[in-house]
Amino acid sequence: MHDVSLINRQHRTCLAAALTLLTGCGGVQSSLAPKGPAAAEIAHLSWIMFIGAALILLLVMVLAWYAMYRAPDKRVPVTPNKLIMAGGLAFPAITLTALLVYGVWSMGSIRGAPQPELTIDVTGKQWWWEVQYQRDVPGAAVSTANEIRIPVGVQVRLRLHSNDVIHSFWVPNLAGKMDAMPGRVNSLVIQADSEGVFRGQCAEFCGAQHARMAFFVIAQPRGEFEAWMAQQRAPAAAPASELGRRGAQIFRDNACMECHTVRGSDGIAVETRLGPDLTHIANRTHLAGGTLKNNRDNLKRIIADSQGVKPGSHMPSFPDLGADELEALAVYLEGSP
Ligand code: HEC
Ligand SMILES: [Cu+2]
Repeated sequence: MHDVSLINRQHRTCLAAALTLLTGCGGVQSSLAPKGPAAAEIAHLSWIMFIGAALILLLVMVLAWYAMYRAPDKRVPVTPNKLIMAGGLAFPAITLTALLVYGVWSMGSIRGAPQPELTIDVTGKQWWWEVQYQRDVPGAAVSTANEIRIPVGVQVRLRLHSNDVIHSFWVPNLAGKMDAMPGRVNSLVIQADSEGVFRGQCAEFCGAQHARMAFFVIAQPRGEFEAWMAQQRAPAAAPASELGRRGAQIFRDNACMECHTVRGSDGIAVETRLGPDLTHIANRTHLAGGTLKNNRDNLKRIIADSQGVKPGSHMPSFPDLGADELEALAVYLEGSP
C-alpha cells in the first residue's frame, strides 16, 4: 500500500512538472503561441515534424517489441532484402520528399510579400537594438531602442544590420530567426494578427551582455501607431521646469551627447551614435535591452551604475553624480514622453 501511494505521489510530481514546463510554452516569447502568419507556418511545420517523428518512433518500438517477444515460429517471414528496401529506402525517401515539398511550399508565407507596407531598420549593437523608422527620409527619421512598434495586420519588413559582430534577431511569436551581420542587410517580414506585446531577444552569442539584449515588439491599432509616430517625430520639448533645465546642463557637462542624441536640444544633430537616442525615452517600457522596467528609479540607476546593471556595456557608470543631479537628469530626460 505504502509503495503504491509513493509511486502515485511521484507520478503527480512528474505530471505537475510536465504541466509547468508546458505552460511555459505559451505567452509573450514562444514559437508555440504564434501571433502572425510566418510564426503560424513555422509552428505548423514543427507540429507536423514532431507528430510524424513520434509516430515513426512508435512504429520502430512496435517492430522491436515484435522481434524480441513474438515466438519465432509465429513471426511473419520477411526477407532482409525486402525489409531494407521498404523500411530503409522507400519509407524514408517518401516521407523526406513529402516533408521537403511541404517545407519549400511553406517558405512562401514565411517570406511574406515582396513589397510590405512599412520598412523599419533594426541594427544589432553590443548590446542593444537600434530601431529606426524612415531612416532615409531627411528630417523625418525616428530612432528608438529595444522597442519596435508596428500596426496590427500589416506586413512590416525589417532590414537587419549590425555594425559590430553577428547578432540574431528573434521574436518567436511573430517570425523565425534572422541574423544581423556586419556589412550586409538581411530582410525579415513580420506581421502581428492581433494587438499585443511580444518579447524577442538576440539569439546569437555576441559577447558579455548577450543575455541582456532583449526587445519588445508592440503591435497596436493603426490609429494608435500613427499617433505614436507623429509624437516620436517631434523633437524633444524644451525643459519646462528649473530642475529640467538643470538636468539639461548636467547632460551637457557630462558629455552624454558624445554617445546620445536628444533631438532638438541645442542643435545636437540626429545621427547614429554609440548609445540609444534619448529624445523620447520616457515612452519606452524598458531600459537597457529589457533589463529594467522604465521608471524614474531605474532611469537614475542606469545612469549612476550602468556597469552594475550591465557589466561591460559601452555605457560608463557615473558614480560621482549626486542624488539631486540624477533627479535633475531624470526630470530632463522624462520631460519629453
Ligand atoms: C561612451 C558612450 C556613452 C556615454 C558618454 C553615455 N552613455 Fe548612456 N548609453 C551608452 C550605451 C552604449 C547605452 C546602451 C547600453 C546597453 O543597453 O547595452 C547607453 C544607455 C543609456 C540609457 C538607457 C537607454 C535605453 O533606452 O536603454 C540612458 C538613460 C543613458 N544611457 C543615459 C546617459 C546619460 C544621462 C549620460 C551622461 C551622464 C550617458 N548616458 C553617457 C553609451 C554612453
Ligand atoms: Cu547577441
